Amino acid sequence: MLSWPAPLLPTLPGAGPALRLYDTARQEVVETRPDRTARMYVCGITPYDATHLGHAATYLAFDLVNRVWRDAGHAVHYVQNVTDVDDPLFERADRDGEDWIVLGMRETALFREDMTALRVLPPEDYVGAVEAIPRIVGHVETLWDAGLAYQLEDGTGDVYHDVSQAPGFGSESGYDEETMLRLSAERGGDPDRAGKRSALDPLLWRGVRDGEPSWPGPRGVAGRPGWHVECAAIALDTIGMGFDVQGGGSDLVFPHHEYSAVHAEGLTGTKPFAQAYVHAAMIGLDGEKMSKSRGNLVFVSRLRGDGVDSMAVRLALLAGHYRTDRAWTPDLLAAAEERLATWRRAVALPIGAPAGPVLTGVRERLADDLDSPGAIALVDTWAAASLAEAGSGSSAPAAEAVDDWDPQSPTVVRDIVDALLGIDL
Ligand code: 5CA
Ligand code: ZN
Repeated sequence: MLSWPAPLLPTLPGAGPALRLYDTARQEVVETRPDRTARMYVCGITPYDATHLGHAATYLAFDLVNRVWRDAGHAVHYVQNVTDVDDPLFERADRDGEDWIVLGMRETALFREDMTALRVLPPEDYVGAVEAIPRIVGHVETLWDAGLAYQLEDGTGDVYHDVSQAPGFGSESGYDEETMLRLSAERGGDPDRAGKRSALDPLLWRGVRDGEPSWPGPRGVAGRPGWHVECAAIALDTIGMGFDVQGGGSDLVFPHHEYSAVHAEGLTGTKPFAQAYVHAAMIGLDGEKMSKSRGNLVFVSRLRGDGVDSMAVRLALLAGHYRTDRAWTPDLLAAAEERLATWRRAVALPIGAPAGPVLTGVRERLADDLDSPGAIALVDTWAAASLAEAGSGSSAPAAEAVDDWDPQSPTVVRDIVDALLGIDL
């Protein structure tokens, strides 16, 4: 699929430190250790509605990962999928009397515009489920041929993964069976379905049903792919096993990321699928998780349409830590607009407070499990000092040069804020 245009990324002097991130599987902050090219897979949208601020917050968190790695000297191979065939698309298209393909294409196009406006670095591979179907079918067949998958005998043609044969099952989420059964029922699984070998076995391939689209499938069974194998297959076919970060919102910890890992590990006979499983917390509105099914959404495109500066939206979402569940409020946006205006005033000054500590400090804060609030506080301090000095008429104290930069030129801080936080001042 077409990705979206990349924003300009200024190069900063020197290199930032190694990135540490909280890994859900190990339940601790760990140092990421990418090769020269870091590899990241982040679960993409299901395009039946516009991008809301919850989606945006999650993609912004992984955009920071991308930026911190690049600043540390790595190239980054970033992959994202689009779940462009799934029940929610059919339901919404039916409700609105439109074609589910047209709906998916339109919402994906809007998502690209939102990501561009928010200055999110684009994935190198942006892959739709539909375009990946031939390869997904091959992977399902491999599992089936290896005796790790089985077909139900109820005439539907549905194929499941036998997780009793998956030694790693449960190691991503760390959840006990009771929790898994509950979350599976809540999040699209079918633990009570008759004929499965185990209640927690996930669907790999859904046989064709009346009125649903279908494609030629494994062993000639027409149908469409299950959700988890979509991401396992797309990741394997682009960045392979053992990639550095598997990302998404915390609602994907189980079942989605558990099963993607189990599928891929079964397919390849190797471990791990990802070195670290990283999850962004949920953005809520009025005390509830922001979700399409609850309908309590604030859309990025609506804010843009209302003339809100996308950089204020970005700053508002980064003002909270990515692992803290938090609410979107009008006050949060107002505070970000004020902060943005202050920073813009400061970088427009002819001379500012020393930039060296801002560079070191912002790098250090972001490398520490993406402490964006800490990084923002450092820029606040710099902006306040620069504006105070300008107001008092006294000249700024002498500062040490950062490479060939003029350390008291506020444009240096403009580059730091741009490259590391993605905010265009
Ligand atoms: N297509 C699948 C992933 S393969 C999917 O979950 N799509 S989605 O459109 O429902 O969500 C897209 C991304 O946004 C996922 O990473 C999801 O975890 C995240 N997300 C959804 N709602 C929120 C929210 N309220 N706050 C933060 N992130 C959210
Ligand atoms: Zn996914």
